Amino acid sequence: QKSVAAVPSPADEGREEFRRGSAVDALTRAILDHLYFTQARPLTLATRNDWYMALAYAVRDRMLDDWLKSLSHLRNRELKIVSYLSAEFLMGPHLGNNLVNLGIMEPAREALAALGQDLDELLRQEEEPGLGNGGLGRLAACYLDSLATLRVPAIGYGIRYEFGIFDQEIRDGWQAEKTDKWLRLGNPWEICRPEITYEVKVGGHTERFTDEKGCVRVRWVPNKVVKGVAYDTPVAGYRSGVTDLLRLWKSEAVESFDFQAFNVGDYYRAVEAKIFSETISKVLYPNDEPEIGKALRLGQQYFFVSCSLQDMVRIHLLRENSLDTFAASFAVQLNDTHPSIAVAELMRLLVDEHQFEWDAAWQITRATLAYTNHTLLPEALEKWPLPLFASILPRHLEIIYEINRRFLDEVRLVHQGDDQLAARLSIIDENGERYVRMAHLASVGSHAINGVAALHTELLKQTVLKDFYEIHPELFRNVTNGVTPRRWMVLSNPGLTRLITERIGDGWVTNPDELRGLEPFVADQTFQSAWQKVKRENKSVLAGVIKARTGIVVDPASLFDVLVKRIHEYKRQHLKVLHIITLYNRIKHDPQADVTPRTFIFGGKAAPGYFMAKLIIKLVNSMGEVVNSDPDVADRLKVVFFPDFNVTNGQMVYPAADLSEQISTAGKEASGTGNMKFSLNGALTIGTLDGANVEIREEVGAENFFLFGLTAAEVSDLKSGGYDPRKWYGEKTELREAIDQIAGGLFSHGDRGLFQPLVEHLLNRDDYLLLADYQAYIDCQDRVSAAFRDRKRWTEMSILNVARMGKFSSDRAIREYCSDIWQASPLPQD
Ligand code: GPQ
Repeated sequence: QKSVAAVPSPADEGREEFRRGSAVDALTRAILDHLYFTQARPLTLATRNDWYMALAYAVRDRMLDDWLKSLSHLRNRELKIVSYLSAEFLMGPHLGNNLVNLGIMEPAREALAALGQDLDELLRQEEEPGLGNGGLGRLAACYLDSLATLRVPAIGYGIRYEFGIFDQEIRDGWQAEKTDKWLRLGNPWEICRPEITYEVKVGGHTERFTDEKGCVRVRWVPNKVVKGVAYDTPVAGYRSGVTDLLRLWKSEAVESFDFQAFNVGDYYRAVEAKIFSETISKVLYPNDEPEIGKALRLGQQYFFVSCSLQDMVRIHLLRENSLDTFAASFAVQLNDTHPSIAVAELMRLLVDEHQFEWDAAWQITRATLAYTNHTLLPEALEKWPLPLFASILPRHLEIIYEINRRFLDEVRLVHQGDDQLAARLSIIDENGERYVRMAHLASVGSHAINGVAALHTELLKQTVLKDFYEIHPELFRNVTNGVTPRRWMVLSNPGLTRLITERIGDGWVTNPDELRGLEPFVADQTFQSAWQKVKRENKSVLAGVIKARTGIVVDPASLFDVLVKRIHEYKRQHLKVLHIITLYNRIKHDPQADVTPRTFIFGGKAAPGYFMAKLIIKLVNSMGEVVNSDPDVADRLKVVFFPDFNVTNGQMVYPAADLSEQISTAGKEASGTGNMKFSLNGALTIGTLDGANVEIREEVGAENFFLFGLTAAEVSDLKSGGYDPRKWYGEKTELREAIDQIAGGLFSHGDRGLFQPLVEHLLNRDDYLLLADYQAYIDCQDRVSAAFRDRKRWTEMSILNVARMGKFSSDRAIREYCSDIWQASPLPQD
């Protein structure tokens, strides 16, 4: 820290003066100021976290001008605001992304160097806000980046979970969950707004009364009231001059409500009410997809939706004096059904609180809301048991009954005589135990319904929402997902970013169709070597991290074969295991066998209550131990389970991959977005015709994509014909050998019981058709191995993948939402 003396002290200079100085000097000054005034630390005692915090505050300060400008646009009635309602925002670490988007990465590096600090170390200091499970939450984050980059006024509304997705540790090969205390060291990116709060009612009953005009109205008498407090995080666009807003709600106790209990001396009841209030935003539910009827989860959904809609109403009333034009102020997108209670809540606000007539309120509600579906898995479609729903949201249930009555009357009128149709479309599931079907509520209350990839949207229309599609085809759209090239390329793959930019300039960062400009260099020797060098360096970096975290030594020259995503049977991590065992057996049968050296990298979390997913993690690790330590393998195969896969780790993994595994059973993965991140970073894909794989293959060309497996139609034919996995088991020798070894205890120190549930499932049910797809997968992997040996050809394919990925930028997706669904426009350049 010798160079510190060269920096003028905070007292010497006025603000104006350092503004005029260079960006580096100003940053240096600002960091020192924050260390002193915000962290209250003398230089000699500053910890790494102090430095990180000081830098973060200095960066946040630089976002304020644009942010305050954007906040003032909220009052401009000419501007429609996109309101993205999502129970999850998986933002990833903010610092690096903000440095990229503000264009001050290098000045920050220099400023820190002058202070004797290393920027990369401080970047690693940030604990990422893990406020999401996987793809759905990460998509919301990419979309905020694109909205701000495209200068569209937008607010992301969600929940400020005190504990995000658990941290994963691997102990004895098993997943262990640890609470994610991400707020422990403070969060410099958020600003608490104690004056922006709303009350949210819970439980109780409803009453009818006659108002002063003689109209019969409904009053909701809750048995609890909680308060939501706004926490704001700025989201800077990429050099766009616009900073949008992420507004997350924290639940707190309402003083007045507590005081009532205090006054009658019921201290403990008051404390209980406080605990309940604070519980609502306490923890993110770690289930990715399969739903469970947890009251607290419904409470969370209603809590954040109610706060958000009340906030929009307040903002709208700053612009206009009537809510008639609400839909001109806000386009509200429902990120899956988690926020779909918004349909009933907006109706309640308009009808009960703002005295609207039903029809007028309904027209506004539908004009405002739109719904994105993210899954076809029937077990993942949210439905709430009626008694549970009634006990938490009695008024909303009445409103839903009325919405449903009117909707079904219309259906019966148009489709006379088809009683089954009405039962199938009903918001209330009446087959046995009664449920509220949230996807039906969202569909009825929205003016647009979209899937997240072309195939997914088609299947939605044919299956889950078939009846809705038949009565209202005009509501359906496809918007294929996208990812932001800022985080997933510029920030995470600086080497490739530099190489590409040297050749074609940097326009591709906001206009990735310009990546096509790389095609002329595909066969260029120098370019190819530079390309290979970047990949090799990224692999070396990852190899170092793998060594540090798992102790496993991997060879950066081997093929990095990567499968990272949530662990789920439909994603078929265990199909990958069967492939590895097959290669292992080939070596065992012939130790001299010519196998392409590979490093298999797995990563992903399993829902803590999902037994089979956790067993798959154990299997990967157990199998890996055997393979990694077998002298016959002689390091040609290495299996790694990279613990705690999250955004931060993803930023190291995607750029280092040679092969991207996208092997879900066709028809099960709605889109996938990891598939896009890999390909954008020059990995080749081995995949099924599922989700967005279909479109990726179309874009990059069939010859640059390793396709295998049954199609969605073949899957459903096979299943309806009575699928028998044992037939495949009987016919395929290598497959049988692998399964027998798992069952026989080869990977469990002789314990035949450990993996039995998995084996039984595969042999007796095999819901995800691993056995049917096995041979095609193995054959395709053999083609991959051969292709990897032709380095020149592989490099060409890699370059072409990157060059043709433009479509999968989240900017393209957001433009489609803006024009097809939201009718929202960018702010004019100022
Ligand atoms: N997805 Cl319904 C989630 O991550 N969580 C969910 O609860 C649901 C869907 C994913 C989906 O599985 C992926 O195929 C998509 O790419 C992703 O949403 C974003 O659309």
